[in-house]
Amino acid sequence: MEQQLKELQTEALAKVEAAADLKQLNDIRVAYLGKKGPITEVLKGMGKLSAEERPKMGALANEVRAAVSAAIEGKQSALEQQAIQAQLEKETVDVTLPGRPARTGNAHPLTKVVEEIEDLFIGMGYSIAEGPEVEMDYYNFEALNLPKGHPARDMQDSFYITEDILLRTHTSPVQARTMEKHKGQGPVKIICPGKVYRRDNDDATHSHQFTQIEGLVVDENISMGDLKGTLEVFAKKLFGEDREIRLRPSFFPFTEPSVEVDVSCMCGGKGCRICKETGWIEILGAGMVHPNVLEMAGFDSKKYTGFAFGMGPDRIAMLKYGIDDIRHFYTDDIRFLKQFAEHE
Ligand code: 2U9
Repeated sequence: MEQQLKELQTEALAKVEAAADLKQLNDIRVAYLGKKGPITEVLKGMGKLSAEERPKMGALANEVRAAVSAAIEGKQSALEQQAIQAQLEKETVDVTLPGRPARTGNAHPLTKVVEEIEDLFIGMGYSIAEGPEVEMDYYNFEALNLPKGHPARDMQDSFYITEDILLRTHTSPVQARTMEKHKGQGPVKIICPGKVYRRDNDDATHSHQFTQIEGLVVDENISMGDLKGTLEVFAKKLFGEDREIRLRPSFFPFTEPSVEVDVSCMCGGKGCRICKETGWIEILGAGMVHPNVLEMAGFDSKKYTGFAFGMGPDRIAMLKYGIDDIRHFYTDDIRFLKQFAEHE
């Protein structure tokens, strides 16, 4: 039996030494040290031994177990160490390789145009005012001289949440709210950029969602000359110093008198596809704030006058970048948007 146990030890130690990986080592552990292993089998024959021999064999069996177990543990840490070393060698980083360029996003073309226009007006002393896109009928229509049943409401059909709450059809309610906050005290000098909504059938030049920037100045002695001078400075800064503007009479319920504003075309007046051979491109609507609008917001229309204007950044961005379909702004095709990245 002693011989058998010693042979088992030699055999087990040789196998441990030869184990190539942790799985093989674990198989050896189960085979030699498990309950059904050969050491246990040998010890089953202990009944045949004399009382003198039995404890000696018991002690020897424990020694064999301990030796095999220690060898397995030693081999296990050696194999683990080897695995770490191999991984470290495999994962060496070549710090001299060039890095992968970080992917960066870019501003939406409408954001770029809106921010450029905001900067121009901030430079002229305007503040930026914002308001809710879900708006009350009062601020969207009533306060702007568009009472219920007014025919001009038909041009601005909206998405109604209730009879008195709707998605705003223009940013003008922001001006109405700002004037109300001033409690009849001038000056007010703001521009209001934002998203607006109208019930419309979408096509290349119409979208049920679009952007607006409207401006409002209310103070004593504000005249149509101030309006014209402001819009001339704005148009030259945005389109180029060589451009001219012209005003044509128009109608808006919230301004009186009202005008449409054209900027001379980049073709220099010769006529081209963009200006439809007229030499002029319509970019703005404007006018002197209607006395009813001033009074409804709490301003004394005998003391105060004001001008207001409105423009569509969608149309300006289309002119500026040569975009032929307004829907590109809202369908978020990454190939379209990426063209407005400043750096490639
Ligand atoms: C208040 C008083 C007056 C805002 C104005 C326009 C003329 C105008 C359109 C142009 C193209 C908007 O983008 S567009 O569809 N706007 O023509 N807007 S005057 O007048 C106001 C607004 C608020 C309290």
